[in-house]
Amino acid sequence: FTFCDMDSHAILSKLRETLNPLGMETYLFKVGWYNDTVIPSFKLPYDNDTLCAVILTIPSFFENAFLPNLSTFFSQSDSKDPIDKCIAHHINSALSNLDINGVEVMYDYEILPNRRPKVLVQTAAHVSGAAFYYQRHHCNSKCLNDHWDKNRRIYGVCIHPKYGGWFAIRAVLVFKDMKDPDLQIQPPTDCVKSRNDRIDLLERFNGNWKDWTYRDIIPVVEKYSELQKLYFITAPKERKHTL
Ligand code: B12
Repeated sequence: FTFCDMDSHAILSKLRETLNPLGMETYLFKVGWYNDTVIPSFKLPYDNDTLCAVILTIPSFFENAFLPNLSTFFSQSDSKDPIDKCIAHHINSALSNLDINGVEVMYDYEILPNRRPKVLVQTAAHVSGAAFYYQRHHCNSKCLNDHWDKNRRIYGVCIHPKYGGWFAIRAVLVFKDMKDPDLQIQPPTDCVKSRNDRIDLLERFNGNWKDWTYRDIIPVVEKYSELQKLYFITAPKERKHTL
């Protein structure tokens, strides 16, 4: 038993206090909400009431967290991606402010030896209420069945109510010693309501993701700056020359 005088509300406020100004958003969920949706091989090995958080980066992350410290994140001493280093740095420092032990941090790019992703961050974003995860089955209705050929693989995409597709889902934190039976589920905002718009969204995300128009499926309050777009469309090796 680990003594901890923080409740989930205090954890959320502390994380938001540190991360929001950097362009990083935090939402809470419980292991059970995630595990209830995924197949057994993706389930997280913790009790249902275990507290988790999902961390997003929104458009201002690039200007607020990344650009001011470029020299740190572009150091030659390792081959890690500078954006990934920046995110890990800020998550770790936010956690060190919390003074809680036993936090597992899982990043979106982490792959297990069986080649499966460690955590499905889109499902986490949906169950935490951060961003609705539109999947193929959301395009069915009572009388209109599956829109696509049954052999075609259609990947799903999360849409944020304020930033549309202009964000990324970067990490899931598991607070192994924190249980909160009282945490209430917050449904995500369903911002792409019609069947046609959902089909359009998934067509764009699957067929034309390189044109990035899927990100504008709804009106947004802020998008990536021209510099940020240029940075991300450039091949990783060349990116430092864009800055
Ligand atoms: C592997 C991967 C790819 C692969 C395969 C894609 C795939 N979805 O399988 C490839 C290389 C093709 C790819 C491409 C892209 N990707 Co990608 N990719 C991933 C990664 C690492 C894992 C996805 C995965 O393997 N899922 C496994 C499958 C089985 O999961 P699933 O289909 O969601 O199924 C689960 C759910 O359906 C759930 N479930 C069942 N019922 C229900 C019901 C509800 C209500 C809910 C919520 C869940 C749920 O259970 C299932 C599992 O049992 C994720 C990051 C991550 N760690 O999650 C990024 C991620 C999905 N990719 C992303 C992006 C942006 C892209 C690209 C645009 C390229 C880019 N990075 O810019 C392209 C676009 C896709 C395309 N047209 O090719 C983003 C999507 C962001 C968003 N807004 O949703 C992610 C989340 C990365 C991130 N950091 O933000 N990607």
